[in-house]
Amino acid sequence: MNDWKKRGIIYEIYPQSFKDTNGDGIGDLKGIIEKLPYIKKLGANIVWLTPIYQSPLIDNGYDISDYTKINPIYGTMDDFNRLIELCHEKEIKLVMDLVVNHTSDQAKWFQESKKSRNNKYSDYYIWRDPKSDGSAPSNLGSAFGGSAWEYVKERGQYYLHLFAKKQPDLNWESTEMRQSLYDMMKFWLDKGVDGFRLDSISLISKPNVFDDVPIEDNKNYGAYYYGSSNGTSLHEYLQEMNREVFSKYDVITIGETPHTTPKQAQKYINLEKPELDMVLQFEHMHVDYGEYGRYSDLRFKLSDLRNSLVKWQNSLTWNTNYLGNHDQPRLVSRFGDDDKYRIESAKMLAMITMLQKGTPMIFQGDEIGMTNVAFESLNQFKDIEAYNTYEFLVKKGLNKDIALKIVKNKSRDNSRTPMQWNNEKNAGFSTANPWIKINNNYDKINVNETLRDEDSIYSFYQKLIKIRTKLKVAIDGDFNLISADDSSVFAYTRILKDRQMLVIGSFSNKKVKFEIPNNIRNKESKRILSNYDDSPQNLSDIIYLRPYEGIVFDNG
Ligand code: ISL
Ligand code: CA
Repeated sequence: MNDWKKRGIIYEIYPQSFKDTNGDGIGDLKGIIEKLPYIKKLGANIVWLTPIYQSPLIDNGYDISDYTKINPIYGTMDDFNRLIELCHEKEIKLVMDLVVNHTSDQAKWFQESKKSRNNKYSDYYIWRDPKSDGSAPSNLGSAFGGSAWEYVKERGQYYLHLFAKKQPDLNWESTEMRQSLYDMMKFWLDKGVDGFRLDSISLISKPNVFDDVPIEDNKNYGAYYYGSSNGTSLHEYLQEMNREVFSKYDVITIGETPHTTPKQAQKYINLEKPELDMVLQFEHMHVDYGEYGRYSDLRFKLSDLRNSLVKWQNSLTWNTNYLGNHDQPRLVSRFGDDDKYRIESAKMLAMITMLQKGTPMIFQGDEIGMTNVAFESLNQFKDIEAYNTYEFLVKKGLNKDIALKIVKNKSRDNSRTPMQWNNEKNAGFSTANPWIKINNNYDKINVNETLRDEDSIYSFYQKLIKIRTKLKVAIDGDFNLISADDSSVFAYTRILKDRQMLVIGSFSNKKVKFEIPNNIRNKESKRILSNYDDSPQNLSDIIYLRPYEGIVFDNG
């Protein structure tokens, strides 16, 4: 992988919640332009924009209705061109989020496809005849609830949608469809876009969606990914995409790969048969799943989180590292303590994540320690998944208050509330009422406040990013877990020849004793970073860690 990719620190922007400049309550491209110096100052060097294409926004833009147009709520193509130019001036790469597993039902391709069985676009989507009793072709459920099949009268057939009804799945078996996608990709790359985050890419090949599949997570339908993840032709398609598109440009490609094992993941990044640069895996996001899958009222165990992360560190030559994004609750609320130890735990979690081997991803707001939101009622939620889940839980017989509590804890809206820039009206996000409610804690947690404080979470991120981009051991060093059985501490080394970086993070809210294993008691090691200013400067045999204390030692 190229040097710039290896040094990449990805900052994910959720445009509608980043910064509004024209007073309509929705973040926009000009807002991103305005805040580029903020991102530069943080140290991130790759920006990933979640989808900004033309879209009816039933899934906040992951339902694209025109691949080559910018959604006017975000601005114009001129604004976008300007954004690319300014990013490049600042040596920031710009990565677009591209959804090629499905489109919006409003896309021209689908509008045509549903008309008849023999027009140019008929095969662009996945159509099947009903069973003899008229019911859906299989028991497959959609990721957002309900059946994955929807009947269309005009064709007398069902179409497949792994996500919402208004997100029909594209048919990758069609050569013409694939060519249309490649042309579209080149359109953006020719503009100077530096790569793509390819949404739900593990799901594009679907030989098995026509059979009944097992039902999981107490649902009414078969799990959507059984019939669709890592299907037989997947790697053939990705190799073709690489040949036809990516190999012709200097770009970074990140595949979002739900329901993929480490062994399956290796294929995506196999240099002998090039496909993508890295994958975005989910296994560690499942450590607090329970009876109702993600929407279960459980707290994770450190051993589960650590086992999963370590498994991936050991299986792949390179990985993406993250604890939160626009599909997940806020990381400090979920894995740390968003109350008494918010600052300490946010820093420790950043440290543990960013110094693993691979490309770190920061989701907007995590660098100032934004927390889950305190919504009081269902109608404050915006995410389609939150509504579908609430309805499903209530139908299952759960008490309404409990159902709401569960949705609150895990809703994707937790991370989608507006960026908190200052303590003025609407947190400095917009002069108008924002499209989604702002977190009440913006008077204390905001960028202005942060930039005034030398010890802020933000400044800790800056220091981490310096380490991660400048120290060779942080980039290329091997990853080795230590003290695999410790119930409160996650610790590992990164080793490159005789250089050793030791990373120790406590997940406990109490004081804990941590013994440094014999083989890594390197006497030259000095502390290079900590979230407590009086942590030990030198590596001793035993360290007493305070709540959420995190320390990095380095012998260089
Ligand atoms: O968030 C999830 C579960 O609640 C995941 O299953 C998620 O839906 C899956 O990882 C795919 O996510 C991506 O595609 C979705 C979109 O809604 C997400 O925002 C996006 O990240 C459909 O396009
Ligand atoms: Ca706006």
